[in-house]
Amino acid sequence: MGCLLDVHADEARFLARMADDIRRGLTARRRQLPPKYFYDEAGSALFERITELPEYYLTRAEDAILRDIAEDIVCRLAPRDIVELGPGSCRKVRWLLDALEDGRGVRYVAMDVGRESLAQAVGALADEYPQMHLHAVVADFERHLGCLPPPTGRRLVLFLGSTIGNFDPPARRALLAQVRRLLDSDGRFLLGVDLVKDRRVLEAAYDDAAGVTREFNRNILRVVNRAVDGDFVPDAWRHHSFYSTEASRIEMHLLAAAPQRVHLRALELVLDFDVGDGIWTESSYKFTRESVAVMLSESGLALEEWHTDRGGRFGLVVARPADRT
Ligand code: SAH
Ligand code: AVI
Repeated sequence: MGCLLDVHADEARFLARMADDIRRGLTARRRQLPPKYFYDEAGSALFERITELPEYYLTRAEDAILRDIAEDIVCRLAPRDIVELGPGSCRKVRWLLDALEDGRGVRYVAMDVGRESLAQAVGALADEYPQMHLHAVVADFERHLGCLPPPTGRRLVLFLGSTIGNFDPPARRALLAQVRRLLDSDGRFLLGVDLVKDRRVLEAAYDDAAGVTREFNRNILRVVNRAVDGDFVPDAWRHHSFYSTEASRIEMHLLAAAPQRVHLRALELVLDFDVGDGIWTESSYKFTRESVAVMLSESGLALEEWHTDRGGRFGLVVARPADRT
């Protein structure tokens, strides 16, 4: 049926917003960068390598759950309009697409900021599922969910990989409330969440022996350099990640390994860092069934089904609109 490519955030606007975010983040008292900027072409490729690391169990665990429940979910929900937020390589949705008895006329809409990787991923799906309507939308799902085309039938929204964990509570409440607005009473939401567990397992997943996560973390500095004509030296930054039990989250930081002065010429900004000064690049919240139920209910959604992998490491939730049956 072919493949449509929509670009909702044109390159110039996207870059202008990124420059604003970089200025705000790096001049704040606690310096930070939004994790959505990890995913340029190199960052997306590094993330794919992370998913294959022995320490990073998340992808394998969620994949195992999807493999087990895809047929049942597809059979019961009979989705005609599948929308995925932040699909990355679009690998996981294949479990659902393969379970469709007849994909003819079913639409799959994938929204991601990773321009290059999205076009490539949806292009590959077009070869494998020629009978489906495929629609790639290059956009920021925090800003552009309202631009999605209206549903073509029963809608299933996917948000996998525990990407919800990369948002602080106020941001995720706002995002989930927008997801709620995408759903009619028969629509459903499939959400992947990483679960609270032994801190050693969590900390290893975000500080692997091969150093791929370190490179993923440092890559955000290359993205900044390109966006605002900066001269960060990525190798002069240490990868630092740890689990905060109090906040139920992994925090990922970059720490200056030596004193340094950084110029961001397009922002006319000069930043000085002492040894050990940090930039907070990512939070990755971990959940329990209870905390997921609360999070959903705060945004007008209700937990309908709860699935975990055999090791109880990862959760996959089916949620429905709360105020309708
Ligand atoms: N869902 C996949 C990929 C997870 S990586 C999996 O489970 O393996 C996170 C993905 O979300 C990346 O592809 C990234 O580009 C995308 N992403 C992160 N923040 C985003 C945002 N604000 N808007 C759109 N896409 C975003
Ligand atoms: C995409 N996101 C859910 C990943 C995570 O686990 O928070 C990104 C990542 N960061 C470090 N490793 C993987």
